[in-house]
Amino acid sequence: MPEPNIIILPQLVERLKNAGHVAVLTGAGISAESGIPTFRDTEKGIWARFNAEEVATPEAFERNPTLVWQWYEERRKVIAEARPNPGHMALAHIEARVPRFTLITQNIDGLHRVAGSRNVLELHGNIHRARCAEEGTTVEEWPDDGEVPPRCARCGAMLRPDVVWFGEVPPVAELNASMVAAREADLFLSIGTSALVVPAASLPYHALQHGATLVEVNPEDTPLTKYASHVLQGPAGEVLPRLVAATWSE
Ligand code: BV8
Repeated sequence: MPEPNIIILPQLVERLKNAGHVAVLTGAGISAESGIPTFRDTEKGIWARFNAEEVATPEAFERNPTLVWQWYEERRKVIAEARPNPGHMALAHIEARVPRFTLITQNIDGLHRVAGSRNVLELHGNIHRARCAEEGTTVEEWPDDGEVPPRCARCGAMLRPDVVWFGEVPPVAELNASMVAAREADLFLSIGTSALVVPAASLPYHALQHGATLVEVNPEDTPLTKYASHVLQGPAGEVLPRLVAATWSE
């Protein structure tokens, strides 16, 4: 990972201080400092043992529901130990100080809400919920009776994680609200995402097309980097608190 190069220009501080609507897209990178492996860091990343594009699919669940459920159980255990890091906290701080704030996350770990963020759009669902594979009803608890995957208490069908798999359409309400936020934001922050998975990755471009200023927070370059007016090259847990301190240095 390249050396951090965190330059917060006065123009960015002004944009943030005077922003009417800040929209943010986060990916696995913002939870990295909470101890949750990203998809891309292959040594310990969750792609290491499985290629998520093979396991996080309806076909994989159809083929081997037990393996898929167990993979999510493994991730739930890691997430249960995780706490929001200063990057998550800084976003809740910004939300409290700007007129309109929309946080669009690809993460399913729920850490933004734990950090106090309120207007959170979970584009890819939430690992703490499960859904009846037949009826589509969602549950926050399920039997731990040895059945893997557990069964729906109402109809007996298998439960599946309430997340969006590859090949599945993200929830329409969250997707529409994300598109509106991207269109209406005057400042769009892309944080901790490789900006590869659509439709989430199309949101920063949508914001640019509608005149937003794009900021990227990532230790590495991504396909988005060349379009960003401000590239804050470093870990979100370090960059975001510095951005907040520079803007609202009370
Ligand atoms: C859809 C939930 C139709 C489950 C996830 C071929 C070409 C183009 C597209 C496709 C194609 N084939 C198929 C597609 C479509 C596909 C897609 O985009 N595939 C990709 C692989 C090309 N998309 C879909 O299938 C989507 N559905 O398209 O439906 C449709 C669309 C619109 C309208 C109608 C119909 C559904 C995709 C959702 C899949 N589910 N997650 C689960 O988690 O198990 S995706 C999952 O992977 C994440 O949610 C996230 O979206 C993605 C991983 O990306 P990141 O979050 O960015 O994480 P990553 O590890 O990649 O990067 C981490 C970044 O953080 C790095 O840049 C790193 O440098 C940085 N970082 C590291 N440390 C830090 C840091 N940054 C800051 N601080 C740090 N400390």
